[in-house]
Amino acid sequence: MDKQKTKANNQIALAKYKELMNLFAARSFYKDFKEAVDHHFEVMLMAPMSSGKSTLINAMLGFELLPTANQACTATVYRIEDNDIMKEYKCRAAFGDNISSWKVASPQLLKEWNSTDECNLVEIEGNLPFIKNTGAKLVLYDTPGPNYSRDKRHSDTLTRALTNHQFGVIVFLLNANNLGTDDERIMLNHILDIKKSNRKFNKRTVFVMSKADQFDEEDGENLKEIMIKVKTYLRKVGFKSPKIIPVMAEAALLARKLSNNMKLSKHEQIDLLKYIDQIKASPKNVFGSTLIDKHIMEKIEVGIDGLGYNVSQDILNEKNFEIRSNISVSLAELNRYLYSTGLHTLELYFEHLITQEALPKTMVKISKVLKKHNAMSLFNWIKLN
Ligand SMILES: Nc1nc2c(ncn2[C@@H]2O[C@H](COP(=O)(O)OP(=O)(O)OP(=O)(O)O)[C@@H](O)[C@H]2O)c(=O)[nH]1
Ligand SMILES: [Mg+2]
Repeated sequence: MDKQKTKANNQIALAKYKELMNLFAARSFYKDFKEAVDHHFEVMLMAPMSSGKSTLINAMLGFELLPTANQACTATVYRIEDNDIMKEYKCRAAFGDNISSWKVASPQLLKEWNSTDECNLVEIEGNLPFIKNTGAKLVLYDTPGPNYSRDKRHSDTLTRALTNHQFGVIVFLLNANNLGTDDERIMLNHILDIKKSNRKFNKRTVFVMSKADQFDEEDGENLKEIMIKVKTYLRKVGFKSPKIIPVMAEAALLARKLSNNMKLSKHEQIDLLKYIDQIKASPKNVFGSTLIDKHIMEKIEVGIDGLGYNVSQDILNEKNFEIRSNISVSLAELNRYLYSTGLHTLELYFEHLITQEALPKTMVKISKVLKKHNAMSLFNWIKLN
């Protein structure tokens, strides 16, 4: 009897397997399915010029791909698509209606395009190594920091960018060096105005306090107190419950360059040692001042206490990186510094938003495709067995 039952079950399984293979062999199903899983979670970085937008993206990449400068720098919109399996970075540029072919991305090529007046969009695809795309690909937009009060064209460009795309969130950078400027206020009001005038616009705004290293506890500047004041200010402007993540992006970029075995210039060596001293004096200063949900913070705290990146502690302690002659740090120490910079907090926050907001939408799209191709019963059977 049991033998007969097993035989019958095996036959059903074989039939279902054939059904599944036929489904994937059908081009229309394959195309629809591919489209459904090719979902993006778009993040637009906004801030007045020189707030550290491009440096923040470079820190996520682990090296300086995008041009940065201590003056108006980014001259075009950059679209960076995270692709977890790519080993290299490729890029192409739009010059009016003409789009270049894909090329290997290099800082030199991007700098060249950035200085060309006609270039209005640069697209980059490659792996943001510290962000996992669960259910949707992260797409970052780096925008030129407009000098709002003087040039209306910039504000028009941003309005177009904000309303034309399906952005997941806006990340607004508050420059610790230059808080509460007119330009910053105008840009914040601009976001609120678009929200009010466009019912479909439901993107949330997340705030990053960039250049958090600029607050020195020794000079009596307490980051926690400043963050509370900034929160009150943002509430007054019109953002109800602002989430604010302080980040030391330049420190994170230098630490990642070192861990990628890249050579640091003399200036960079000095800067990194300065940042490390600052972090050692108060390792949880940035982390402890972060204003986001408690349960996400608890997840991140595991890393800051030394268990980060799921790598064996022995390996981490053994591997050493020389900052300059006679001064080395272990990979374990470097990882701890990275957590202390707040950059990984932001990366984990992105992962959290992708899973919370983009993944459910992707699953709805997939179930629509399954229904369209009458495959729901097949997938239910697979689930039950
Ligand atoms: N101290 C400190 N300086 C930083 C940090 N991040 C960026 N900077 C500096 O700030 C300046 C501007 O940085 P960018 O990344 O070019 O700023 P941006 O917002 O992209 O500027 P635009 O492209 O002109 O809008 C550069 O000189 C950076 O080195 C940081 O975390 N700490
Ligand atoms: Mg820039």
